[in-house]
Amino acid sequence: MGLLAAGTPLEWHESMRYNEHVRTEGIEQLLNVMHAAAKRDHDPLYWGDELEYMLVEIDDAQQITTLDVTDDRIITELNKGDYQLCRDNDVEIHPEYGRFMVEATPAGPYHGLHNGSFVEQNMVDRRKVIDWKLNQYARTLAPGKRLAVLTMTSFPRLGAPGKFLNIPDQWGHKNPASRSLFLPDEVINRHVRFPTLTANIRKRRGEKVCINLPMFQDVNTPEYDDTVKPRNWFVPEDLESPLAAKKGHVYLDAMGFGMGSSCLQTTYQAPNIDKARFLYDSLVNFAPVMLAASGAAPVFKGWLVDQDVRWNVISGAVDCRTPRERGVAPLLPEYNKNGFGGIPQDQQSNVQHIPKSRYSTVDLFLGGANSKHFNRTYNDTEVPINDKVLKRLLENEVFPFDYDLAKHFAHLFIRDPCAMYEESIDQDRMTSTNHFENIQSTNWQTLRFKVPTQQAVPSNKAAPGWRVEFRPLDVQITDFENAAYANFMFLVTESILTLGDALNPYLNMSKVWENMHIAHHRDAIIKDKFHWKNSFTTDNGETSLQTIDSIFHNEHSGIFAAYITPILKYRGLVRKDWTELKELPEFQRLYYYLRLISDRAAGKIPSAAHYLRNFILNHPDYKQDSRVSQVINYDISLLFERITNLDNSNSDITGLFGDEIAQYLLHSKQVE
Ligand code: GSH
Repeated sequence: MGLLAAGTPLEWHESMRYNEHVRTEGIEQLLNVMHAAAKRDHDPLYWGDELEYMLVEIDDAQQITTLDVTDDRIITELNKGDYQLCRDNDVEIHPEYGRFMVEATPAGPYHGLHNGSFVEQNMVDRRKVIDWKLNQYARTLAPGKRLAVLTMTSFPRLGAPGKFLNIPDQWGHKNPASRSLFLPDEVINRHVRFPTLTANIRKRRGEKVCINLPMFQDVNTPEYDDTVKPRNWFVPEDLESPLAAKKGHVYLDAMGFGMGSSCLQTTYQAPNIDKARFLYDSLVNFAPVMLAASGAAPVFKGWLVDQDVRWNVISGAVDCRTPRERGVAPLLPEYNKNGFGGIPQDQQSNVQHIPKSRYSTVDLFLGGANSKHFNRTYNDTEVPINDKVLKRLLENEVFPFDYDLAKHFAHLFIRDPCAMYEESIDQDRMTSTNHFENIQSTNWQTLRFKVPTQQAVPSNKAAPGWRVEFRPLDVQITDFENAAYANFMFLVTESILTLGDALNPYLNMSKVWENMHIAHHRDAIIKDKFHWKNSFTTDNGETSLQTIDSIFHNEHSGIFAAYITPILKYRGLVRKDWTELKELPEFQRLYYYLRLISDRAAGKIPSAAHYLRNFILNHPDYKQDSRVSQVINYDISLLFERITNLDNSNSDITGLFGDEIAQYLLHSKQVE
């Protein structure tokens, strides 16, 4: 997420009057972008990554770790007085949804692979810069307290009973933005965009958001999430919770549970629009597989859950669909008449069934006339579209779209804007993409087809071109792991762009949706099977059910054999197999990046989620009741600190990485 515009955000009942205006103008802006940038070509494979960090306060005296919601000023300061320091370190710092979160990216894009380690170096520098700044404020803390910067996908006790924020009285007042039973509004970024987004999603939906995660079952696990308590602050929201919470599940009711989770995203620029479409289509089925392969989130709201990833939490946390759009009865019909939520009366006749949240897996392959293998039957799921938008994109005097790309945007544009500024209602079609991006960037899917601006004419190489963002990955504990996943996806991307039509990535979209469900199973990385196809030999959508081990290691169709080794051969780095990298001193770190992913996929070493779950199950304070206590939460933060700093004093590095990688990491840390 970029830096934030200043302005007066409109509350839902005011902003909804402009919904149609934003969509109509957004589409005109898109047409002008296409007119300017459709013919761009030969853009280099620039790429980048985004990491989301959590700031925590560790109180060693009390053995409590809380989220730090008092030092968010560091984001502003790093963008003002310390800006040059960030530049010198090639680092850019951004706000994110959580007041305890910081997002950081390289200041400029990477180009190519080199030996991959510059990505990790940049990640190390990012963490150092944030840590240095944060610790300027640690001086004011009482003795025995510290601040730390961790890459945690979900903070274990966010929303659990007791203290989880570092403010004196987290429940001394009401929380009007989310109205959550569990999260005070202090979890939300102070910038007005975020509480407005939170409240507008709730108001449009006509109910609080609702997420039920299967509870991990242990011998003393209670039947219900017993943290759901009666309260009388907000009607009807407080009445909803007992009806919404399901037996055997952990119940969450606020945007902060989702958008307060962290991920690793990578973005790749393709040479031109056709190749960007092909890259997008080729990565569609990588998303669920890589989500499962990156699982790092086994705990939410103080409970062990029976899944390993954050994805469906965010999906539910920003689900602005009304009961009618979801095809269910409202929780409290007397307050949500006919299930139309906050949809204005004059727009209710246009309401359609919408099968998925605006944060969800990809809906459509982009195909295109120049796509050798695509045919429309692969797009076999229910995908509602905005007919007016489709018609305009197909029939216009600025840049008539082809049907498949038009349909993609016509689907994204079924959504209403969820945050709008009073000062930004009028925008120029020729120079601004503000309205377009309002809808585009709040369609949070596993991939984003990133559109340039009207300035991106073919000759203007300074403006970014056509890009694809890969968004499913849970963030990993160390910079080493995050660099490994980022470089791995870079190699896959370069391979796809190099192999081109030799690859046929298409399968039925319904199978990708199924894969996304499977990716949520606990230990899916070692226990489950996913739909996967041999992209080289099958020229139709035929797939087979395969384990992640086979998806990565099958000697013909596996990702290593079919994508990684070919691109390393093409680069002249290996002759037969990626493992030869180990013998090349300059590429040894790249070898260990790939080794990490290979060993996790083979089940030889644990995923981060598996490791964390085991740490909890074996903790002396764990009572076999699926609860993650304050002490366990504190010890998890110490565990994260040790792992982040590659401190093997408790054998965590060996436990998480296995002997071979651990020895390499510990040795390379010594010689640094
Ligand atoms: N933390 C999220 C995840 O784990 O998937 C991703 C970050 C995200 O989507 N952030 C929201 C956003 O709108 C903030 S509410 N980001 C800007 C964007 O996606 O363009």
